[in-house]
Amino acid sequence: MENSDDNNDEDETEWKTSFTDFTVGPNPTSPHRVILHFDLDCFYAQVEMIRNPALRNVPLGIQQKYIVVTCNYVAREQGVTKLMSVVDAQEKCPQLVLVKGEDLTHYRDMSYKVTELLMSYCHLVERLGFDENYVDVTEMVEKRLTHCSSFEGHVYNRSGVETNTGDHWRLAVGSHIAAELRTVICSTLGLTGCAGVATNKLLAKLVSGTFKPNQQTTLLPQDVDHIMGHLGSLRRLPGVGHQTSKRLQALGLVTVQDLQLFPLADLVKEFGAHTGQRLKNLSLGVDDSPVVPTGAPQSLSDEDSFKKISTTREVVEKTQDLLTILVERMQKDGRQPHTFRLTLRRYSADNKWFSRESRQCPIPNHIGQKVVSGSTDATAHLVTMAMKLFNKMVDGSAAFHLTLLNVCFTNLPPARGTVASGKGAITSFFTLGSSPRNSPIPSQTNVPAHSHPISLTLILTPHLFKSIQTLFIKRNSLNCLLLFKTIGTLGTVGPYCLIQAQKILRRKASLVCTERRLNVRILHNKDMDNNKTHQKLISLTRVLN
Ligand code: DCP
Ligand code: MG
Ligand code: MG
Repeated sequence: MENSDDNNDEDETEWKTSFTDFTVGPNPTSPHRVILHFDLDCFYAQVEMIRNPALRNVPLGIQQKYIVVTCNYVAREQGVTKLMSVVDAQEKCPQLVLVKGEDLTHYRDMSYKVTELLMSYCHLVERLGFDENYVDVTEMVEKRLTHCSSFEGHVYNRSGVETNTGDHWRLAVGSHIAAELRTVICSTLGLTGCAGVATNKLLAKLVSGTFKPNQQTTLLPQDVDHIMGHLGSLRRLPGVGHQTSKRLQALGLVTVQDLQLFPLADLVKEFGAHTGQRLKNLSLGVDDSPVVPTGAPQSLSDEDSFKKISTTREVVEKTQDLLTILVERMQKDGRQPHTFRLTLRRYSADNKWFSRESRQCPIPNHIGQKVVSGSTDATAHLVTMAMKLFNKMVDGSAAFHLTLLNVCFTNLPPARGTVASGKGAITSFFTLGSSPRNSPIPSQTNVPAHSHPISLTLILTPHLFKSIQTLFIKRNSLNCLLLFKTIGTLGTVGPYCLIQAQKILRRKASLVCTERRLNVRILHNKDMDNNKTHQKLISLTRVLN
């Protein structure tokens, strides 16, 4: 649905890497890359089924306004589809159970957990929307000593007996890694999903949904022409949105094949050299873009769409509602925002979706501090700022018709919990971003000052990583205290060990170890008050931070 889609886009497209030390992936033009694409099954519906298992075996739709944004596979068998109107869905399936899905908190939380889990296996993970991740496993593949003789899951356009891996052993190993990661996601978080395995991001995404749900597909290089030739509409190409496809249509291009055959020179004339070439490449299945590890978001926003707002009072009310929630999220994030942006969309019969206008202004330091400290009057100050921006765009004394409002904090400093480079740390965001609101993580509200969550980040040298990696393998059990003792002496802890530890600690701590960093965040836990462990952790954090 428009509302949630916009929400996703807004935050997610701004998830860019802001640090350099993680970006050195394999050469993106190498034909030997192995890229995985993961897409969770009926994502919002799965989250609701985890929250309420009674919904598992009934046809379930997730409703936003008057649209069923997604539905579980039981409902799909009965003819309900994604983005169907509620009326049509109920007509198709009168037993359909509808759950409201306008509050994205649970979906966002679960989404970060998936990315975080993948990151604990491989540092090259890039988020795409709420339920998709790319993982560049080229190096992991090279490190595995065994050349697989068969593929895990399906191989696109090849059926029946085992496909001989031949020259494609890397993709075969990739398919095994994809299967393992899907298993980990399922056993740790209870979520199923599909995966695509290919030599670039575009192809991995295109192939991943070939068999649904809960399956995976590998694309061999010799089948690239087949998959590209069978896509049909240009809109199937990731990166070709509404506007671009309209411009392509004006050139007489409707299908991917049309674009393949269209002269590059004419594309360049219309779109410029860079975009022209990019479009041509996309149509041919060529994509050199690297998997860019996801950093902390550079902005946080919230928005709502509606049929009509046409009075200043309504604008104030809506802005206030949005800001109340956004300020809460910003406070949990812990960073002080320095810029505030207001975006609106006026009603326009001919260009319904894309006519957004924005204005932004700096946030005075004392107001920024109120946001972070959770001061109750932060929202009031921000509403005043928002209305000043609003008046720059709209003449409130004349008639107006708005269909969307978006509030956004940008210009955020690097994520908290980082050391050394001071650039954004991935994991501190994820754990900080986990909202206690309705989340299984113990609530952080009403936490006494002395027992706030603790987080720390350690930069691991390759040598240190290697030595802890060898040591951890020997261990198969450990407890909380031992874990932190070992972190303290930096001797005997590694990624798998950490995952085990996380299981033992359940929801009390979040741990992520990559080859470069170890992030630990200990959430508040009742048992920790007056507990020696807690005191030890605090002193340890002081030493290590
Ligand atoms: N979503 C939304 N509005 C849209 C598209 C998606 O709110 N216009 C939300 C609901 C979905 C989630 O994003 O659960 C992920 O989108 P997908 O397209 O991946 O759909 P699902 O994961 O629900 O189903 P599938 O099993 O087909 O991937
Ligand atoms: Mg999905
Ligand atoms: Mg998806």
